[in-house]
Amino acid sequence: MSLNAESMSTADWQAMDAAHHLHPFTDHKAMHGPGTRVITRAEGIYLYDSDGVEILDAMAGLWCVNIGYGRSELAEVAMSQMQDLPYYNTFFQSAHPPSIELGKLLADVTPEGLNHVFYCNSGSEANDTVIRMVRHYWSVKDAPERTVIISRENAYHGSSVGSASLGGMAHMHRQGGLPIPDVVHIDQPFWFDEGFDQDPEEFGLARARQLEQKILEIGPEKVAAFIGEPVQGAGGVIIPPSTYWPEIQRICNEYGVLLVADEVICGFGRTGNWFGSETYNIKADLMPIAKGLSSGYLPIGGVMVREEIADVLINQGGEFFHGYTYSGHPASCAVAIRNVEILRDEGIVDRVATDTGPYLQEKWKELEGHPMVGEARGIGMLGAIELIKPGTRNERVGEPGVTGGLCRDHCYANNIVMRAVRDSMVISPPLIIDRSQIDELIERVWRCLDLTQKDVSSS
Ligand code: PXG
Repeated sequence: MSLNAESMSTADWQAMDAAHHLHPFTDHKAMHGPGTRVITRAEGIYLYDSDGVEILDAMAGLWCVNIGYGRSELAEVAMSQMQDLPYYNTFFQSAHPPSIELGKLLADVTPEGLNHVFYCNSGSEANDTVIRMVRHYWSVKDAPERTVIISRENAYHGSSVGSASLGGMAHMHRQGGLPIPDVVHIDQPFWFDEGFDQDPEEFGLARARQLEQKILEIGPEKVAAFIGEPVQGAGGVIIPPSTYWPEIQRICNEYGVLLVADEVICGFGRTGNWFGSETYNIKADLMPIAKGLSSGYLPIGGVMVREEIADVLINQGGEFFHGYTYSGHPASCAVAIRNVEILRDEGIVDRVATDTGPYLQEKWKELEGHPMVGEARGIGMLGAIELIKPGTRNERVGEPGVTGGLCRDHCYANNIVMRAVRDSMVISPPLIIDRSQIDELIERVWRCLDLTQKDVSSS
């Protein structure tokens, strides 16, 4: 770093940040009052800010630091790769060892049949790749009219023009003229908010059957693909009822619609299996990946492609005019290889499945004993609690998002990072969190709920 960091106070950092930095998903006027929290280092599940305060990161960054912070092996492989070959592209008949080796490793760890990878640098790029790839695929298959992609309300698939169109976030669509043509949305399987008076399994089935209705309304010959996150992450850790995915799978099979499982959050152990597709028994045709692929140590994403589809693209497709300067960047690939090896060889995913995941879920469920909590749900290393008016079953307090905002502010003040999604509080801690750290996490959440309850009852 060229600045002398030692001589910078927190206030200096904040002033310089406010002067020059436009942040993602940020209301700058609101943020610059209190100032940004400047994070200077991290270790395990803890962040440290420029005042030296320790913060429990229950979000693993942005759902991505699966192996936890501070694994110097990743820095070492990046350095060594950058010394050997800092950059070369993978266009025009070129490749390099890290891009080749990672492709093989991904074919090994992803579900059977997904043996090809198209590299990108983020989840957004992976989903833009999905849009172009599925439409290209159908056009090669002599079905160019299959262009429509069906997604869900409140889905999150990224922030680029294409991926945000796939997403079902109305506030994002309102900015920048989205969605692009031929992307349509059906309702999400969010039982607590949208199906509370129904049997959850019936509700799951009904929501899945909206896909069939939509396909029939559009005409199956026009539908290219359905895309869904196995568990919606940014939408609020929405765990689908067990009837949902089998019915989606049946419908996709019946109408020959490609099934895209967006594994950007669920992938690499988050749900207690390597992929959310395994947890929900989804046979995906395409699988966007990012985040946990490198545990966020360097940017990298990709799309895993099923054998039959890759075969058409390779043998009949000719040139696919798509790719990014940094597709398969050598340093990112080297870091991803080491990261996947750590997840595998240290049994981190297995531990989430058999030990820490069930422990977290048991403790998380106990939060339902708090008067502010209407539901505590989760799977693997994901969790959400629904904030409600004490004494009711599912009534919210005030305008949507107000209670969530209050609770998030208490988390901030109490040095734990949780995300507020409207009035759901969500967690996605590093997969290496241990039992005593889970106890600490729950204790802090409980404290923040008490403080939120005080605010709510005094307002
Ligand atoms: N798909 C899914 C399922 C995601 O969660 C993306 C694609 C896009 O990935 P990139 O790498 O382009 O950001 C994501 C990203 C939040 C939050 O606040 C969630 C994401 C990103 C930023 C913030 O919950 N998810």
